[in-house]
Amino acid sequence: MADARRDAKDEQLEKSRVSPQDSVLTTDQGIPVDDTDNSLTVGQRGPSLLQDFILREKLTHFDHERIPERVVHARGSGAYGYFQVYDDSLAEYTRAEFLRDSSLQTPVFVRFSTVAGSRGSADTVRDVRGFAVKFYTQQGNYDLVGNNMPVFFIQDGIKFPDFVHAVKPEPHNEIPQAQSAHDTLWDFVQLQPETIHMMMWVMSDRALPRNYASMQGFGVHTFRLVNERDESTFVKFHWKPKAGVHSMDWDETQKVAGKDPDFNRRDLWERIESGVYPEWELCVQLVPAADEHKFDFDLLDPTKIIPEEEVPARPVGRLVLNRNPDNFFAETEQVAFCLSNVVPGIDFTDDPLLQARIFSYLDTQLIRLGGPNFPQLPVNKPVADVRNHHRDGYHQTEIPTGRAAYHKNSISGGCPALAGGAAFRHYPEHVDGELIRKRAETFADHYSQATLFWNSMADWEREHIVAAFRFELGKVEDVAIRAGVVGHLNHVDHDLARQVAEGVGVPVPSPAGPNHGRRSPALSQTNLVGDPVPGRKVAVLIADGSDSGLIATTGEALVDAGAVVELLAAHDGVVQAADGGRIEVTRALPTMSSVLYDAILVPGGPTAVTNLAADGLAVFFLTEAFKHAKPIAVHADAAPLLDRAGIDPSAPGVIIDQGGDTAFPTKFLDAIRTHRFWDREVKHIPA
Ligand code: HDD
Repeated sequence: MADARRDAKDEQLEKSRVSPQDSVLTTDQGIPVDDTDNSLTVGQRGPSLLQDFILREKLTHFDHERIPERVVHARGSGAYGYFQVYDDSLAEYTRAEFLRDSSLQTPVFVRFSTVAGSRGSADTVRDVRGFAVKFYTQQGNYDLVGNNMPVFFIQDGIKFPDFVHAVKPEPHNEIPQAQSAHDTLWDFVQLQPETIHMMMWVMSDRALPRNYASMQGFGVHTFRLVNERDESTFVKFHWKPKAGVHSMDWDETQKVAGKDPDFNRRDLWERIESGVYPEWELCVQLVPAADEHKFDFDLLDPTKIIPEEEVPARPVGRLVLNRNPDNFFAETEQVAFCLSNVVPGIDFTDDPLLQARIFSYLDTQLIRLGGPNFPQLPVNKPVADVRNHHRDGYHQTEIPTGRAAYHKNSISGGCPALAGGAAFRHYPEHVDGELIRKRAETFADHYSQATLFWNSMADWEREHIVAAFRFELGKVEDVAIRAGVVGHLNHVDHDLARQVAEGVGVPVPSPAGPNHGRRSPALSQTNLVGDPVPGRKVAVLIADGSDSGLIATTGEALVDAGAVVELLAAHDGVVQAADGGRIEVTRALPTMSSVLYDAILVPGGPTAVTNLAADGLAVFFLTEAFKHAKPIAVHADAAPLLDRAGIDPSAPGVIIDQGGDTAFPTKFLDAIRTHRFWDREVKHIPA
């Protein structure tokens, strides 16, 4: 049977793949080499020779291995897959074939990233996540370069260098790495209140995604869809994950950053390798051109959302990631997203942030990838034909034939010919006005939507937001900056400002005005449910004397539902089951940690429970998982172990099998679907 993952892009990539299989070692010039371990010297202990081209080539190539990392979003992970619309319902709005024709499966490459950290920084830091999609359409490449949050820090791209300089490590000592909890970022925030809405998102659990597969994505800006009649409809793009939207606990993310800095990267890789393909639904919010001014915010302001209760997010298609790259550098590092990559039927708006981005991405690729031929790199190369009169430049890898490199020409029969009706046409927007360097008045309200976000959160989400502000501002040395930020929060919600002020030791300001009371339920993670079980990791704590029955029945149910089950014991190898059989250990407990798992199962067996209760690592494993609000399923025998771990057996998300409970696996799976029991009282747990 043909591999469904073979598509036009993969076939194109195949031509660039080079395998070491059945090959002999050569220089870059193809000259066979029989010794790559010893330099050419005069005698055994004599000097090395300049003529040793094998030594020189090896060192030179190595010396030139690095390219500049991305100035932001340096840390990332990518995968290939496809996108397909459900039907032709967008045909009346856009000329873009890949959005109109449900028979087309468009190959994609998607790169997820953090923003502030360097290429080698940890995955699980508090940060925005990039969600960049390159569609290799038959009409050329389209790049939708979004984030996992629907708004941005600033309204005008001219502020981007200021913002990035503020959030990155401070320039005098390059501290802190991949963290926003420092003076310069919060100084920027207090002086630039347009950041406040985005800071609410960044202080929420959205900044701590459990994995890329349970992250929402947003195009952020208002773009245009343009149809054959050159009519424009405003559009906001959303990616909604099939797994639902799920985050981690702040304490947990910090520990994971040490235990497994590649946590999100590994998860994406392993899902795809094991066939649990991450999947999202593309949804669009469409606003007719005539409604441009009907909102109480400006559609061109990227610090605003269109609440889904006002304009529904309409599902139109499906994105599936099903192929890992072969080489990280060649593909994930060299992929070059450009906002200027649009196809006929999709166009820009006058959003001043977007306009700056249209310039900046192409510009950055020129320095990052060393010249204008980066679109020829295999990962960037369109599957659509590329023909033009561009010539030369560093790293030209194609051989354009013929004599005429100009238009118009008669020598090449006028080719390449102008495209005619299929060409990209800019939306013929009518523009009229004086040149002015001033922010639009319609961009002035920085608080209402921050309040909307706060009002829409569940209690536990609010608690986490307050804790995050307290943590971040608590790390700010300049108390005046802390107070400045609290002053802005006071315009968002007085109670929020009060709680933060009390945590960071600044005066509680007097109320700035009433909270408008509006909510948008679509913003709360509580309402963004899906099926998170496939790909989730369950740890089974075992020891000599474990009852293999529960492992078999529950384990089977978990695996059937797509979960990954790992058996952890004090040592690798095997443990002796209660019935005398052998249970193979997946991983030794000392090499793992509860923070790397989503749920814990402890099978019965009195001896095993005694053994586990005597093992500090096993006890801590449970205590910590409980603190992080994870589902814990145990056989009734394990009561003493729960007791040692300080776990209340009647707490939500603690499931106990009294023996022979056939519904036990289902109850456990339901608990894993719940993801976390955030309402658990865990303040007294020291883990
Ligand atoms: Fe940006 C990278 C997303 C504003 C300039 N940005 C970059 C990436 C993502 C975003 C996902 C990584 C792409 C990849 O994986 O290679 N950026 C956004 C979003 C923004 C945004 C959603 C606001 C809506 N960015 C923004 C502005 C500017 C830039 C206003 C400059 C005026 N962004 C860049 C950049 C980067 C980049 C410097 C660094 C590496 C790259 O482009 O390829 O040009």
